[in-house]
Amino acid sequence: TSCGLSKQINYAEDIDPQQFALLDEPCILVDENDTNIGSASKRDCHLMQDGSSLLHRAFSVFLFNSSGELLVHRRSDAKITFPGHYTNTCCSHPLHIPRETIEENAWGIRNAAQRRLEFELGIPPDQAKPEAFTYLTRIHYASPSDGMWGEHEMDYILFLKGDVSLHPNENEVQDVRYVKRENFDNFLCGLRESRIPLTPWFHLIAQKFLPLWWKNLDNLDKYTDHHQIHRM
Ligand code: DMA
Ligand code: MN
Repeated sequence: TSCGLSKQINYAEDIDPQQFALLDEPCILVDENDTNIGSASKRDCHLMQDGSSLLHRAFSVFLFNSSGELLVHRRSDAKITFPGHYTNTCCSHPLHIPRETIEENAWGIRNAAQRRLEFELGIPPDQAKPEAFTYLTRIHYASPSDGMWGEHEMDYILFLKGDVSLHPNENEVQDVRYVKRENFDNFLCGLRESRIPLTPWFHLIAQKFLPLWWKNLDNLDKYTDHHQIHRM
């Protein structure tokens, strides 16, 4: 038939069932100033309409062990957006639920980060307590994934330092590794040679911000900026 539903059913056939179920999660819609303006499903937030998708709140965690190495991972092939791409420790969205919409001191984002570090990487919640994250700044960016899906986010950058235990969720993650700061360029080079792409937000942050922040891991207060939103 040619009704609207047939299009939905067609794309559902190709999507991993666990990832498909997560498309019903309620994300937080925001305006350009990061004011919460309501809720929309993860599906509606990531479907491209007329070349863009709905602006919603997100976070990116960068976790460093006590030797200062960054934990990175390769997304599973089951992910709907950017499958098989290499990326930072953990990225996701705070949900439109009371404990994840708290604005003060970004507690909502911190709670969401703790939840997702456990879900994606099996990091026990007591090794990623909300108060342990350093909230650095926000980045507003957009990037298509393929013809149908894309990102348009207000991305909170969180740093976390500590030695954690890992038990990656295979539906989310296909490879994890720690990278030393002095080996980071080599690591990126190796990915390029193997034709493994980087997620656009990781690429952007790795180019613009990461070198300075990584060099100053013990001095991050100097770099926190909760007022300016970086538009990329
Ligand atoms: C979304 O990440 C968040 C950013 C910063 C791009 P994601 O696609 O990994 O979200 P989820 O893990 O919830 O699918
Ligand atoms: Mn998103």
